[in-house]
Amino acid sequence: MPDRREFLGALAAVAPITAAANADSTPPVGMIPRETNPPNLETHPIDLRDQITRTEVFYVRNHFPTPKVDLGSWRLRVEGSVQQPQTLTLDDIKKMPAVTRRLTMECAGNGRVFLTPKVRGVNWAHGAVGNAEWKGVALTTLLDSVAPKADAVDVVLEGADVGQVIDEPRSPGTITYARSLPMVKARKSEVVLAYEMNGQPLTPDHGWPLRAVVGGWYGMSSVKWLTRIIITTQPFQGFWQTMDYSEFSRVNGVPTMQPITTMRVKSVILTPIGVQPPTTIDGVAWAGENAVAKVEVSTDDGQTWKPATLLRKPEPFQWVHWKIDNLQFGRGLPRAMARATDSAGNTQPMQRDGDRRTYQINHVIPVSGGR
Ligand SMILES: Nc1nc2c(c(=O)[nH]1)N[C@H]1C(S)=C(S)[C@@H](COP(=O)(O)O)O[C@H]1N2
Ligand SMILES: [Mo]
Repeated sequence: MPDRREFLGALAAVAPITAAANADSTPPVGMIPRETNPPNLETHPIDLRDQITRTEVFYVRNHFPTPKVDLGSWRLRVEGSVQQPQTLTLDDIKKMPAVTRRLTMECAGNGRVFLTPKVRGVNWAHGAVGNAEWKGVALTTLLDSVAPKADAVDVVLEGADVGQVIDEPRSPGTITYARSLPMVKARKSEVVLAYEMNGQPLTPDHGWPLRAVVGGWYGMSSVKWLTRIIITTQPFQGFWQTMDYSEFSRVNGVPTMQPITTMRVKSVILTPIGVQPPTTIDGVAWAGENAVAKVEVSTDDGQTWKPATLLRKPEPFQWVHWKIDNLQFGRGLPRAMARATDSAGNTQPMQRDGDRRTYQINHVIPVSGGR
């Protein structure tokens, strides 16, 4: 098994680890700091091998500083087009029927460092993804308790964090972080308002005391530090699903801005490909609301593909690890590629699709050795 230093070496070859911007803030041990203020921390590839990602090394994606929440005065307000608006304490929420779900979460910008030409945004390699066990109340249970009216369309989730976006497109002054789900998704059992992560109360950086976890969707929907839920009668048009975290989809051929939603099928190679290429490589794959159907590996630039073995029964919402033995590389620089196909028949594309802007980076990315 390659050790952590080899992994770091392999990673540095493709993704230079930038020095911390603040000399006085020490990044947590074992994580790769991409930005330090606010913290944006990437999980090391070696930690992506665990079925459940340890909370201490689970990636952190913050747009604004982690808010300081006082549990005594913290409330969750549920309002809008509902018959019974409510203001709830954490104890009220813990009294509701609890659910526990294992859900994989990937940042929509994961893999951005591999885009050419370079683009703006946090320069993640492959580690803005993790799988955790979340305990909380299903959003649908909470919605039942407020009785949405017949005209309800969207469920807006708002966090306690505030700040200004100063890069273009700028925010209109100070804003919160808010994202919406259409009612159909909000009612699905894979949408959890979680107060526990991996059997412990949430940590501050992961959204304590309460966060959403939206199974199958990119991480931007899983709003942390929840303080307000608003049921709207129109599709929500907030900053984080129009100016940011949006993509072009073709409507009658016309590129039309749409909020980013489901995670696309993707696989990552976790074995470093050195000068002496390995004969066995392993990795992980996930497919959002679908299950992974297969993973294939090519060592000849995509001319031929060999099936990898999935190491557990694949299921929707949760990643699956894979392994392939007896690999042969040709002469020259060893290069490996992995591509996954999901249960709906979607296969990772070989080429980047520009309509995805700087998000949803799921095209096949070769891993080369020999450096
Ligand atoms: N309130 C709030 N929620 C948020 C964010 C944020 O900046 N503020 N970032 C989102 C994004 S882009 C991602 S990928 C996930 C990351 O969750 P994590 O930091 O627990 O990994 O949180 C989402 N929820
Ligand atoms: Mo994200």
